Amino acid sequence: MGRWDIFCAVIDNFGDAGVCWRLARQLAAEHGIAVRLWIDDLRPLSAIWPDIDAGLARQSCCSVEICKWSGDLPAVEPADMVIETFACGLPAAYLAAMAAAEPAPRWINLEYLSAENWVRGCHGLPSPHPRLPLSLHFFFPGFYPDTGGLLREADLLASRREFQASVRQQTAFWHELGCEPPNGAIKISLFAYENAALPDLLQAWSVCPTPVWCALPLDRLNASIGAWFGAGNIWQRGNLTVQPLPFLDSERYDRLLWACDLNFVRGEDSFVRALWAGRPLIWHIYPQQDAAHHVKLKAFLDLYCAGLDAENSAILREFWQAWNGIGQRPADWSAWQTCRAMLARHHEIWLERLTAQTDLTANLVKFASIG
Ligand code: TRH
Repeated sequence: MGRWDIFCAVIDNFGDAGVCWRLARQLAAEHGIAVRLWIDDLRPLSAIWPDIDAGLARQSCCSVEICKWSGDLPAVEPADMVIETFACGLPAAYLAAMAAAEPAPRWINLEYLSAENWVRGCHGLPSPHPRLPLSLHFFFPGFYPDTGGLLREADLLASRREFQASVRQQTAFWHELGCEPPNGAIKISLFAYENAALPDLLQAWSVCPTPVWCALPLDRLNASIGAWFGAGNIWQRGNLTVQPLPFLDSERYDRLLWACDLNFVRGEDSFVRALWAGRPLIWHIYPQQDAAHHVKLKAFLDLYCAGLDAENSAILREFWQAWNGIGQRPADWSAWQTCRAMLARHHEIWLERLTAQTDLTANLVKFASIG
């Protein structure tokens, strides 16, 4: 399979690093590929994977060579397969070296995830470089078999099922985190961008007839949640308890998603992990200019609600839209509660179709081998 280079520019948050690191690890672990990850900011990477030292210019971890990408690169030999992620642009000298290589490397731009239909027509299309004898191919992750698919490790679903079937593993996990969700409570994980719908939701949880236990990995919402509760370290009001957690490493975060009854996720990578967790989810999509994300959200909801009856579908759509600041209605927790069990069943059935699709990394490897 030769050598692969992945280029990652961190725009903000954790998602760019999260996607690139997951892909790099899987290429090395499951396909035996020699991978170099060039990344311009190692801090989000070391938050996700604490064995990685954010201060090192070069290091090896999980059989991946991680290199700090700063400015133009020193003279390096280009790999056989070059993955530019999220149109981050390649260093000019590296591009020139690619053009001089014989044969020229395969060059792919790994795009953002979208459920929009046009993605299916654009996946795999070439784009010749305007000056150099190189061709870039667009590689779109997606939810259809004619797209690039989704990142999913080979053992992910089996590990998740084993964990969800084992009270022992779940109890050990909560102990590891130093917490103990009360029996009978709805367990919720919360990861989102700042969100105007949050205070009303916290209020609804506090008066929910069933206790709500909300796990909150340390991030942007801590300040607003702390303000909602007022002074003090214990975040408890009425039937709601919020359990602050540290920002978890990637493997623990997966287990948190598997252990909860409902997961609030955001961006791209946590969203995909929550899908694979097999539990209902609520997605805070990454906000874009000109409300482009509204179209993306609708495309996913259309796909996700297929097969769901009209009444439950309306409740789900309204909740997701309200959580994303779309429309006038507040996120209606009591309506959500009424269809929780139905949505959990729907999610499991819906996921079967996705599970049957080839994962993104295997699709990339196949793509690379077609000369
Ligand atoms: O952090 P995000 O918002 O990331 C991004 C960026 O905004 C990026 O610019 C944009 O391109 C992309 O979204 C769509 O959300 P995301 O994608 O879910 O990434 C979060 C990562 O952090 C994911 O890999 C899961 C991981 N994570 C942990 O490892 N531990 C944790 O405790 C939590 C809460 C998340």
